[in-house]
Amino acid sequence: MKISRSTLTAVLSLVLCSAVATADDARRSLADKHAPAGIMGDHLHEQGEWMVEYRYMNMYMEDNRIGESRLSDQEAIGPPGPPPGIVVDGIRTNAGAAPTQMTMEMHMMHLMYGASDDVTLYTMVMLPSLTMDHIRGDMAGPMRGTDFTTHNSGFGDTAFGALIRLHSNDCHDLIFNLGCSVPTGDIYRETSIPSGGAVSQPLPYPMRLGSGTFNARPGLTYKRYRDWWSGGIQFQTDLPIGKNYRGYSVSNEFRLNSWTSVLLKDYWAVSLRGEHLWRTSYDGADPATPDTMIATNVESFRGGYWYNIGIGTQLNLKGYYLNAEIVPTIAQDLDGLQLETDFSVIASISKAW
Ligand SMILES: [Cu+2]
Repeated sequence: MKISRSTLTAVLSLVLCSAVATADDARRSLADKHAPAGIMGDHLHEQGEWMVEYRYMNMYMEDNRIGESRLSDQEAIGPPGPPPGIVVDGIRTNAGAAPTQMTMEMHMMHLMYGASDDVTLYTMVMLPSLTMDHIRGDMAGPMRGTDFTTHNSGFGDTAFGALIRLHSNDCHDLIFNLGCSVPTGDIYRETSIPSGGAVSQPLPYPMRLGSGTFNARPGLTYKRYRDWWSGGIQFQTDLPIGKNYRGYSVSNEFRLNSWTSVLLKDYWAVSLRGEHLWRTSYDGADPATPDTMIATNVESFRGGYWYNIGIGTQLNLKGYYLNAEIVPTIAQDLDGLQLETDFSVIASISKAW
C-alpha cells in the first residue's frame, strides 16, 4: 500500500495534535504566542509583518564562589599579606581587589520582519550598563578592606540573523536560528578608581561591553501548542570566532531551555522555564590584565555551569504584548573564583503590525 506524504502528515497531526481544536493561526495569536521573556528566536512572523520590541534585563550577582562554595569578602582578598591575595587553582589573584557585587543591566531594541512566511529576519541592538563593587586587597596597603565601585556603559555587540521554519503543522513549530553578532561593543576602557587616581588600568573582562569578535549564534527551537497550554525546547549557542584585537576570545556559551506556558485567559498566560547554561573559559589573554590584580582578570575563571528557573507571565492586550520573568539561579558550579549569580529580571513590551 502506498501512503502519500500529505496523508501521513494529516494522520500524524491528528495523533499528535488531537487536543488542538482551534485553527493554527488563531491558536498562535493568544497570550502564549511568544516563549517566556528570557527566550529569543522562538517565533516567526508572517510575510510583511514587522515587530518591534523593547527588552530590559538586570542580573544581580553578589558574593564570591570557588566551585560551589561561597566565600566571605574578607576571604576573597585572602589573609593579610605577604604574599598578597589568595591562590585558587594554582593562580595567585585578588591582591589588588576582589569584586563583591555586580549588576549587569541591559537595554535591548529588537526588530523582526517576516521576509516570507518561512523566514523572519531580526536585529537586536544592546546597551549594557555594568556596575561592580569591590573591596581593596593587600596591594592597597592601609586602604585594605575599603570599597570602591566601577561602572561602564554604552553600545554592546549587535545581534542579527534569520529564523528559518524547518517544519510546522497545526500544533508544532521547528525553527532554526541562523544568528550572529558583530563586535560593536567597546572592549578596552581604563579606570583610575581602584588606585585613587594615581594609576589607570583597563577594566577587567566582565566589565567590558562586547566580545570584540564576530560570534556565530546558531540555535534550534521546537514549540508545541495544545488547547490550553504550550511548551518548547530550545538549544541556543553563542560562539566567538577567532580572537579579538586584544588577543583573547570570550566564552563559548550553550543554553538548553525548556518551558511550559498555561493560558489562564486568551489574553493572559503564566510560564515556567528551566535553563541549563554552560560557559567555557576565555581563550588567549589581554596582556594588560594581570591575574594577580583581581580574579576578574583571570581568563580561566570565566567558565562554569548554571541552572536557572524562570517564573513568568505574558499579557496580550490591545495589540501590545507584555512578557516578564523573574529568574533565580538555583545551582551553579563556577570555574576558579567568580561572583555568583543570584537572580535576573527580564521584561519586554512588543508590538507587531
Ligand atoms: Cu517577533
